[in-house]
Amino acid sequence: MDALIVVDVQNDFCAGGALPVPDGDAVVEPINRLAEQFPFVVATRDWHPPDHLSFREQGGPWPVHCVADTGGAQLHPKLHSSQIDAVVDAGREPQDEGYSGFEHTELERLLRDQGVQTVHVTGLALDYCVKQTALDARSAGFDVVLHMSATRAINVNPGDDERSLEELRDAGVLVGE
Ligand code: VGL
Ligand code: ZN
Repeated sequence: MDALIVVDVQNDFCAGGALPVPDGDAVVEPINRLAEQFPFVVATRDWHPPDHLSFREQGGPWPVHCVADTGGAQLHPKLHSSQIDAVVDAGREPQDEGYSGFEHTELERLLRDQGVQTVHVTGLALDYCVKQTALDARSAGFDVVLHMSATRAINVNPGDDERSLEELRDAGVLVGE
């Protein structure tokens, strides 16, 4: 069966958040519509300790974001939470980068237990957690579909979105609308 993975649609990645993805809020409605069509929906959350290695204070590239249990780490309030069957938290250890929802989490086990063969990936951000989650899903042997209408990129460097898509296609990810 097919599962929908909703990557990191959290307040800190949306308008007014600590690390807003340009036009990030635009993924919410397409995701709510997609979620109606899937029997199993998993949301991942970026879920960091206050001293996470990716924060500038620790020498990392990012402002402090998605600190566990803060408002910024909560799922976007307009996501239809009743359609979400499981929530998986990544990047929970100070030294865990955790871009991928599969890194040191129960995500693969959850999907296998449901008999999932194909995962449909959506969410934020295309050039970081969405990309890494989709690549790890391929490595784990799942068929992977990326939904372009339901993802947005940060584009720290112009063209990161296009380069991400190329990498994903090369790995066998089907890039669809
Ligand atoms: C993400 C940057 C830092 C993401 C997470 O969810 O794509 N990006 N942490
Ligand atoms: Zn993060």
